[in-house]
Amino acid sequence: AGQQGFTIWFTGLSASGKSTVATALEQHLLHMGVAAYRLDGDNVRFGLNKDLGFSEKDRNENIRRIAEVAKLFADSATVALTSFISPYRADREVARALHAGDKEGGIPFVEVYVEVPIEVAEQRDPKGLYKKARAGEIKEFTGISAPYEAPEAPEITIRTDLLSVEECVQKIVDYLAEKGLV
Ligand code: GGZ
Repeated sequence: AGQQGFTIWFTGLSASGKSTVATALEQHLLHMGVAAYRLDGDNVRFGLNKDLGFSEKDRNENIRRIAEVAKLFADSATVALTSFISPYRADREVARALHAGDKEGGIPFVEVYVEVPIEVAEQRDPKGLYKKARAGEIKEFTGISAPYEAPEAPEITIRTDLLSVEECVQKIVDYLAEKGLV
């Protein structure tokens, strides 16, 4: 049997390091010969989901569509790495439930909580968005004026302020190997 498709679902604040770790992990998997594809704001929010903004309803729909797309990648034996804030616990549970299906043996779903204190994310502020949110120029900004509901039982938690990118990738790869996924 060849590679089984599955989903690695990153969640965390803006500037937590989701995309950095997902990009490095994607490279690592590709070098191992595992087909992997990253879904993030750049290739989803400007295309498939360009009709959606950042209200709670729109974020719900953003995550629902992304979960459906990730499932399609799994069908094609590709590992989907999704890199979205996905701030609502209920939305992440919807994504997980879609993968589980209604029978035994659904598509594996690995939730990775990219954890950093908000102070660290705000200090990083690579795009100046926290500054704009503090100034009221961006409404409903996650962590400032919109909620982030931290995962209660993620498969993996990584602290990007305490570990290097390589160490974060290794922690995820070790988990995948232990579960027989790669
Ligand atoms: C949070 C926002 C917002 C608001 C624009 N709140 O750091 P970034 O820029 O590159 O990543 C953030 C991205 C969040 O989109 P997601 O699709 O991941 O969000 S969600 O899962 O909640 O649907 C940020 C930018 O878009 N951005 N406005 N109000 N982040």
